[in-house]
Amino acid sequence: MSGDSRKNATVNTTDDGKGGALRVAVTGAAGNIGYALLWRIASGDCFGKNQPLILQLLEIPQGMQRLSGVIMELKDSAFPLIHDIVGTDDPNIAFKGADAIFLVGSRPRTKDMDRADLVAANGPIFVGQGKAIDAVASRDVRVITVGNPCNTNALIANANSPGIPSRQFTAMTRLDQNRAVGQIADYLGVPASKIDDVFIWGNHANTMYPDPRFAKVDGNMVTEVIDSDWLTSKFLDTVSTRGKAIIVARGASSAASAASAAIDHMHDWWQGSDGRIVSMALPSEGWYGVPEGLVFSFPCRCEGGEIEVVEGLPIDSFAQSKIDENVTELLKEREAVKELLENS
Ligand code: NAX
Repeated sequence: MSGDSRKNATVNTTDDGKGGALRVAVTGAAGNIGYALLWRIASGDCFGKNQPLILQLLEIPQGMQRLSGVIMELKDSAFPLIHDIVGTDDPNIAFKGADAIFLVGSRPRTKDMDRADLVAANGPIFVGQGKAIDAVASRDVRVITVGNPCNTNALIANANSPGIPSRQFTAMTRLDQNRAVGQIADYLGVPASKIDDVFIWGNHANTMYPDPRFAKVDGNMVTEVIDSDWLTSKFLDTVSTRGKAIIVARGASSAASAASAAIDHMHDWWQGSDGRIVSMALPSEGWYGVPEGLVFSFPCRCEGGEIEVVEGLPIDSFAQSKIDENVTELLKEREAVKELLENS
């Protein structure tokens, strides 16, 4: 919105700093994912059933009318946990004092766009939003980036928020993990709750590696009960191209499942993953040979609001080749946005 001379519009800024409430910011709040996400947050699925919340919702000026309708519906839902709702097109208002931020707003990829076009179209959004987070959010804020290309957008936001520790910036690969869980559960004819420890390496893109080598069904190794041909071909292809399959079938990109995955990601970060391995993309500290700073999905466990990368897992030659492929792709994306990283 920089360069926009009109005054920022703000809907219902009635917040009076009510004690005990968490401030949760959501960008792209009037979009498809926002519409599914806000109701899950408001009902307590993410931060707990007793945790009061103040929702701080960001849209672009053209989205403000739709946002006012979303806010009306949220109020009409009479959620007991919601203490206030702020709707604005100014990131400095949306992120003010924010404890948790869902960066969803950006342009979804259309048929005519390749990945480079998407990086170019959406990267600049995350410069402005990173700076605003740095200026006004809580120093303890936890940020999940959903808007694509989410790994590189998280990298840009992180680089533009030098006052916030890098570990507090993540990108979402939980949808890919949930898709992998769903495929294995379907194949075995068991509920998804029986499947543990399948996770994603790398980029939220077709190159990602859904790693089934440590996955368990009811405590038994999945690799002992599923044919390895299926795991290295059909499973991998289905998970990595699922987003496109949804668009073909539904005529629109994944929205409810993406919102659900964002809830899972932030829930586990906030409340712990209960010892389970979960997928989160975060700035590498050199884990598994991934260059420092690249926002890369690793196997993680969460406890006490912190993310720990699970280190020391054995990497076979296939896994290594997939990790290398993802590193190459993310380095290329980083190179394409290098001017946007220079503001830190
Ligand atoms: P929509 O187009 O329905 O909604 C996006 C909303 O963001 C719109 O209301 C738009 O006005 C708003 N917006 C655009 N620029 C903004 C800005 N600078 N500040 C605030 N708001 C802004 O898209 P939706 O289906 O909700 O998808 C949102 C993003 O999620 C897209 O980038 C999409 O590619 C990405 N996805 C990421 C996934 C993941 O696993 N990481 C999966 C689902 C989804 O594809």
